[in-house]
Amino acid sequence: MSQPSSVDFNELASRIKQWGRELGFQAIGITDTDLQTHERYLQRWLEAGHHGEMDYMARHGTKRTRPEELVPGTLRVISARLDYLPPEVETTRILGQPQKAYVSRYALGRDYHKLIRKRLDQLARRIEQEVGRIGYRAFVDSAPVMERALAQKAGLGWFGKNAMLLNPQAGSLFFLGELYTDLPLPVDPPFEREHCGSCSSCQTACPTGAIIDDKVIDARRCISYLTIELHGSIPLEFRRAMGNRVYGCDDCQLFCPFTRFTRVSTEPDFAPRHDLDRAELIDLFAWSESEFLKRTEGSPIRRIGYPRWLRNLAIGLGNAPWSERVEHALRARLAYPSDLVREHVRWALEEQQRKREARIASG
Ligand code: B12
Ligand code: SF4
Ligand code: SF4
Repeated sequence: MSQPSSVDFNELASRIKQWGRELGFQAIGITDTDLQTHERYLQRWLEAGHHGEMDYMARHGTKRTRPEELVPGTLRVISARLDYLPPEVETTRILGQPQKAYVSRYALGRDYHKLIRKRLDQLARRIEQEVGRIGYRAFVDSAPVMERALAQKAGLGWFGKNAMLLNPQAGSLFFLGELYTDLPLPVDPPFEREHCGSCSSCQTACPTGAIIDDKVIDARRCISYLTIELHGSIPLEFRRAMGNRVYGCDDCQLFCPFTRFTRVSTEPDFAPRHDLDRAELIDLFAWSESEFLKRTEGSPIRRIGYPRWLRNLAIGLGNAPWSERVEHALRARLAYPSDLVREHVRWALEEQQRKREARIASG
């Protein structure tokens, strides 16, 4: 689209940042579409097979790393940050209570995709009120877009050793979203300084050794992938290490020193529903399929479906301290009509029985 020649793009860029903040984003940056270095990093990652079953990561050829191939005419990317940690939500304390379920803190409330896309569309419409029709598309998460690389280039933060985009004043518990646009806006300086220094807490904290190098995650080892993306059986080697993490994993962020700078979010959409921030594993495992569907309506958790929800919870229960109640709850699912669920339930029962015998043996 053509804009009136009288537009002052410097002025427009500052106003876009102001409107972004008014819409609830914590930061907005602008960058160009050159992702050459990241194209190489991505290629290396795919060739090594680190994406596992996530075929969509390889499916789009160079569209992911060349924004103008995905949306012809794109000149600039407006990158936006939205913090998500709800107030008064416990994190590491829940990880330390093995009878409770740990659900990633981004997934406690309503799905963020719709919320962020809506805000980005509002931002685009606000720009159009000022300059007339523009070419744009809004993205969040699921599209073939290099969100962290674009955010780093747009000045929003640096790549931590855990591959997260971090900001020294806000940690990393935030989402990213983008507007691809044909507006010739001035670009922001990239975030050059890496603040990790000699720290390697994330690598030490990762329960499954998924951070195989600085900034490189082997998704096949990552609990987030195992609990959300993987469709089949969770490899035995990771089950004990998963502990009570039943949907996603936050460890490489929770043990990062910058997480203390997290700014809590008061977005009502992100507030925990159904006590998901503190629920007992056994109570979630007792949900029927219709309860699961009802209680996860509008939540990102729904995406994995009921059998995988039970699969993940069975692992958590296998890792819980022995109790009659847990054994009983697991036995009740032994005939569940899914091989996947039954296999994980059998594994969990063996773990429980092993702990019971160890208890008896130790008097
Ligand atoms: C695929 C994916 C996953 C996969 C794979 C993870 C991964 N690291 O790629 C799985 C399912 C495991 C996953 C997990 C999580 N994800 Co995810 N995921 C994505 C997705 C869809 C694509 C990421 C991607 O491009 N991966 C490809 C690899 C190659 O990229 P990368 O890991 O970012 O690696 C970059 C660096 O390694 C860098 N690099 C490599 N070497 C070097 C060297 C130098 C010098 C430099 C500067 C850079 C550099 O270049 C690479 C390419 O840019 C994005 C959304 C999107 N469309 O971008 C969300 C996204 C990255 N995920 C997000 C989140 C929140 C998570 C989880 C925290 C969720 C959870 N709590 O369970 C975990 C965190 C795991 C982790 N430590 O990365 C957020 C991250 C926000 C942030 N602050 O960074 C995103 C941006 C979604 C969003 N819109 O908010 N995710
Ligand atoms: S999300 Fe969990 S499993 Fe994945 S890299 Fe981070 S700490 Fe490791
Ligand atoms: S834990 Fe340490 S090394 Fe890892 S991302 Fe945070 S600061 Fe960087």
